[in-house]
Amino acid sequence: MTTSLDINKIRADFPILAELIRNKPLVYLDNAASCQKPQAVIDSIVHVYSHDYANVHRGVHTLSVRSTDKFEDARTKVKDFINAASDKEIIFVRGATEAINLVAQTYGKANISPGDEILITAMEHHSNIVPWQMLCEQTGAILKVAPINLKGELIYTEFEQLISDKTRLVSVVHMSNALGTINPVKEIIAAAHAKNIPVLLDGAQAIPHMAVDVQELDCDFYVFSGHKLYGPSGIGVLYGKQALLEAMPPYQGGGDMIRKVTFEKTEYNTLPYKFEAGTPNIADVIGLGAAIDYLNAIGMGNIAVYEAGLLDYATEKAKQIKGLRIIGEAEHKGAILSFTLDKIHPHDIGTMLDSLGIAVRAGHHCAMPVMDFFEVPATARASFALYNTKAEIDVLIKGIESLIEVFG
Ligand code: C6P
Repeated sequence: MTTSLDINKIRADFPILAELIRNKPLVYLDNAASCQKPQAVIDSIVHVYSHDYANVHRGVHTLSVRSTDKFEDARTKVKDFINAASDKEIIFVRGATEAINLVAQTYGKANISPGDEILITAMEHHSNIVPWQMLCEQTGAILKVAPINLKGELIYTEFEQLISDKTRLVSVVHMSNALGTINPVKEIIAAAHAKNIPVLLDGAQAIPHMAVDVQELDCDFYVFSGHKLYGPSGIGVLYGKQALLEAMPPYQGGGDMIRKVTFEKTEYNTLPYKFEAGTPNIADVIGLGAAIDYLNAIGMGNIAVYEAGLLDYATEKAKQIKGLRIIGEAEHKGAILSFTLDKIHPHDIGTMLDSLGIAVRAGHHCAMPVMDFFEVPATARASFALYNTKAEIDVLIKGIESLIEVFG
């Protein structure tokens, strides 16, 4: 597949891609962990601190007004990017992890009782396992896990059977970080909604790779992190349907989330501020807005097509390497290639590739149950972004072949 992406121009937008690593041109294939930032994002952060910075929602002075306007503009950009119905549905948090913890500790505590069930899948990141385990410990609820097959796909029929009269929440990854699997989220949501069960989608990996429309999906919550979307780290988004967010108790108490405080009683602020206690991450919210502008100019549809071409190319080449096992071969898959090599530990793969200037992640990818399922201690993972090229994949493949020669 081809697209109209001007890849040389795009690469020039990312200053770090010009770095030499161990005297070799950087081949950055660790985008699922965190991707690199275009100059426009870097500039927006420098600009806000240089010209517009003050605390938000608090001052009448010019800088506070400027800073507040830019901060709230970024909220609208996020709202439009995922097609939420209102700015009130966009809550700024630290990242996907905090967003899931927020839902567990507010929606979860208010709605989940002993014996109730929370349904997840066997391919979740720890961020979509541990907060629910903590909630189960606190409430006496039970965590149910829908199984996956050897291709790394959800076994949908078993998932459906696990939706019971006791299920109070379904929380599922949109695209798996360890396998690349893209889940049939529309079907999952329809099946859960047929029993009036809300659905949270962990969009940490999906959001940089495809257009996401939360109204079309009809998910109840959608979470993601800015740093995987070409934006800054330390900022992320919880989307929630307004009616659900209105009914939820606040997460943390403090400044900005209140309307009136006396020692007897506190009245909470309206959405979205009810969930945003304390001074927020002002500059990084604005940086996230700049990342969204950048991506909109390229088009998420174009990015999806381009990256599908990269994944097909990499998969084809990887399959020709003897002793290479791809972990995660789902029919519907995003731009992630997890693999192991016979007789070479993934950590050695990571270290050896680094000596060639190639950055991949080696480890359990915060998805230990996935590693257990495939009976591997870890995998090496090459994850692609809009600025990667087939020439870089060739470098990766040559690198893998050369380390097989040395170690194999
Ligand atoms: N996965 C990876 O290398 P935070 O850390 O809050 O920004 O994102 C957590 C998270 C949640 N869900 C999924 C599917 C994820 O992939 C991640 C982060 C990184 O795969 C770091 S472990």
